[in-house]
Order: sequence, then structure tokens, then C-alpha cells
Amino acid sequence: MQVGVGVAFLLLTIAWTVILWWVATRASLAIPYERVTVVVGRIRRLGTLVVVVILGIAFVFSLWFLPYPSSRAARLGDPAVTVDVTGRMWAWQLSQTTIPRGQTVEFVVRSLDVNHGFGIFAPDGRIVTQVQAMPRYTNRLLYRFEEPGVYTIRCLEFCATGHHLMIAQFTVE
Ligand SMILES: [Cu+2]
Repeated sequence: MQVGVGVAFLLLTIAWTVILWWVATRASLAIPYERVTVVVGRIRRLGTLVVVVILGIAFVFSLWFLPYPSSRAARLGDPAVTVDVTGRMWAWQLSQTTIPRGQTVEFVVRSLDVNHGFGIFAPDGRIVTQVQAMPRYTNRLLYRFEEPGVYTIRCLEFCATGHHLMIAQFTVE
């Protein structure tokens, strides 16, 4: 698969180079510079407009996916389950390790010492969501698990020598 993609990319690169070479060496295709500046100016103005419109639409659309608890609650529904999470060097402590699927869960995340990263990984190894665990601050993370299985928590913020030991698990059923 990757070799096929590599070969396709190589062939495209060669074809593109040949076309560019052919255009660049044919005098009959030469275009007066004044004409070039007019056309390029038009493309730039239109391109700017297109980019601004696309970014504007993307910005409005992205508001729906804001990671704040209130926007997540609007999308997922008010939390039915609350899990207290405490991070410290070098372990996670959860108030419960069994979570119902299909319901909105609120993780109330704190740290007893330094900054940690509370990252949740699905049974297939994919990261599904994350939030910072910070001292003297409480972060709320809302999520709804649709797939049952054993999920793994890993620290995503380097927190000294035992960082890699900060692993915990919970079950979604
Ligand atoms: Cu950590």
C-alpha cells in the first residue's frame, strides 16, 4: 500500500516536471508580463475572497465543537454520571472504574501536585479525549462513550521520572 502510494507520487512528480519543462522551453507559449500581472492579480483577489469565506464558514461551524463543558453539554446532554479524577505523581485515582455506555459522563479532573495530562484511549489505542489536570484548578470534561471495552488513561504531560507509570483503566459497559 505505502509502496504503491510512493510509486504513484513519484510518477506524478515526474509527469509534473516534464509538463513544466515542456511549457518553460516552448517560446510559442510565452505570455507578455503585463498580461501575467493582470491575471495573477485577479487570482489573488478572488483567492483571498474564497479563503476568507471558507474560513468564516469553518469558524462558525467549529463553534459547535468548542471543548468547553457548556458546549459539550449542549451537544451531548447533561451529564448522567460524574467521575472524580485525581492525578498525582505518579498515579490516577478514579472515583469509579465502571462507566455506562451511551450516557454523558462528566470527569471532574484535579491534580494534587503538578500539571498532568488526562488522556483517555479507546480499546483500539485511539485517543478519544483529553484535558489538563492542574493543581488548584478543576477541569470538567464531558464525553459519551458509545463503544464498550477497557479504556486506558495515560498522562499526556511530562511530569518527571515516573511520568510513564501514570496509567489507569476503566471499563465501559
Ligand atoms: Cu503526569
